Amino acid sequence: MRIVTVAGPPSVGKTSVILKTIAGLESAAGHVGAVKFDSLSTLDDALYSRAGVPIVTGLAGSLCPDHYFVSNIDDCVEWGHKSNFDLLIAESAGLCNRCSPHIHGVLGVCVVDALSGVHTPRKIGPMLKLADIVVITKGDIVSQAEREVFSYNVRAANPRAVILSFNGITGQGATELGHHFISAPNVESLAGSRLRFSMPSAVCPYCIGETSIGTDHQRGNVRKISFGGTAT
Ligand SMILES: Nc1nc2c(ncn2[C@@H]2O[C@H](COP(=O)(O)OP(=O)(O)OP(=O)(O)O)[C@@H](O)[C@H]2O)c(=O)[nH]1
Ligand SMILES: [Zn+2]
Ligand SMILES: [Zn+2]
Repeated sequence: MRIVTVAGPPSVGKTSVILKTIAGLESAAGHVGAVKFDSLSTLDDALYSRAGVPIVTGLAGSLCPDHYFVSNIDDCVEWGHKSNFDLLIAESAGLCNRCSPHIHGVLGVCVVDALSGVHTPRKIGPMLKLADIVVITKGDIVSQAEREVFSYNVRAANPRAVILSFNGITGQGATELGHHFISAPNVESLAGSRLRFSMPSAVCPYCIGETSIGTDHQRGNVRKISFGGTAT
């Protein structure tokens, strides 16, 4: 199963980008499932369901969303395998700018919108700096000059990334991103995989620098997603 982590600030267009990209891939995407991580609430499940994509939602609630993500992502991969997905997308919003959900060996995408101001790329930490692909949305509603400066600042923050302009409404950019999605590495399990960046200091093993994924590494303040009856 191929896995892609898609992260970015709230409302930048992550779901639009994902759904347009999947639609553009048609049968080449195979059986696709998604997990949405958010802090307090999300309406994304309705968007994914309407597009025929099985979706599980995880809300961090009172927990740090970054810790919640890393404590659950391997369970999501297991759910994906049980559901026979060919491609699993993990969309996360509400993570702090200090952190990053990207994992070594898993395609990591950061979505930012050109509307957010030209200095935003340098304010977003490893979520952008350590991504393999940075997708820039909403270029349709800023000037050519702003688009260019924004893109320049993304390049300065992450010189290694593929940078893609994407219109989340028309789907322009979907073909190229789709190519990256279906070329993403196949991942059997995340147990033993490592985050690209450590979580902040607090009270669970991840707070004190643990980067290994898997139940063996999870103690203390850990809460798990309920997958209900969504497996297909
Ligand atoms: N003009 C314009 N609007 C866009 C573009 N991409 C997305 N939008 C709009 O931005 C709004 C938010 O899009 P979503 O795809 O829900 O954003 P998101 O990042 O998934 O949001 P959360 O998951 O709630 O954080 C919607 O109204 C989209 O139609 C774009 O490229 N241009
Ligand atoms: Zn979304
Ligand atoms: Zn954080």
